[in-house]
Amino acid sequence: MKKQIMRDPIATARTLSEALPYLQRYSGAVVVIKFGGNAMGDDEAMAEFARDVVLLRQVGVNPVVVHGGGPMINKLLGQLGIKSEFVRGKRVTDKATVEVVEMVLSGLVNKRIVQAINDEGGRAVGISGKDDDLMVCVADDPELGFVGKPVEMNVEIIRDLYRAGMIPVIAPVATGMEDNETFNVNGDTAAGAIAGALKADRLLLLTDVAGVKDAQGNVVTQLSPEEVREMIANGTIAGGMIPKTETALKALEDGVRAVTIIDGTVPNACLLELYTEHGAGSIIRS
Ligand code: X2W
Repeated sequence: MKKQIMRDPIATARTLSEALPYLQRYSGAVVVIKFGGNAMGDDEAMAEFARDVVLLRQVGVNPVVVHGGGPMINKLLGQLGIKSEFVRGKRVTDKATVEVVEMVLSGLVNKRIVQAINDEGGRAVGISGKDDDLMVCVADDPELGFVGKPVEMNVEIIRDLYRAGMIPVIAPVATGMEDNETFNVNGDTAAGAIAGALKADRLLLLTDVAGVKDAQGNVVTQLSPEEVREMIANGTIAGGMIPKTETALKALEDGVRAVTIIDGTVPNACLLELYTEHGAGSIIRS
């Protein structure tokens, strides 16, 4: 029944018409999309994500994709027999691990997304935090090895790319301040730093959970930074949601207008969030 309604040409035209105020609102906006490894599905889901990104570009948005790829890194590390562990949501990264991280993120994952976007008619260009010194890092914590904390952002390359009609696709791998070190940066951290430096209109964090949940397990659709801080302090926000919400708070402080945490495995998640009254996930803003 639902499918029939969706295919009804009158309903389709109506949907487009209802999107007009949103299309106007986001025309010219910079929207940073963090595409987490857990949100990446099979080839069809990847194509669907790519189609949404190309559609955003088509209607005048400047989408900037920052991706993760944790599960893909785990897979190759496993095949190579390299053990890996996480401390406070970040991968302990020695020299051998950082090489695998760079191969997987800048190579396999980055190019898979670039190819998917280009297949849908977009002009994606894949780079990492190393290109044009986009993201320069220092060690985040000695216990974590080559895990980077961004300290200097040079986002001009991103502006150059979107002004030229291209869609930047960025792997969270970065250069160090000295000695040509390579750093592994948490994907959320990288997306937040990039969105902050661009003073983006929106940061969308695509993951595989529906959003921030309250003590009863219901998704909270709207949150202020104060409410988020309170929920972290009283333990309602826990586990993997802590780095995500902390990234959101930092991005807002840096001048991003709003941050949304959404389930990227839901079809057309980005469009649902930006172009419908329904919205999706949890939006955090002052
Ligand atoms: C992450 C980078 C990839 C990532 C890692 O090594 O897994 C750190 O933990 P998701 O798919 O977004 O989790 N880096 C320091 O963030 O991937």
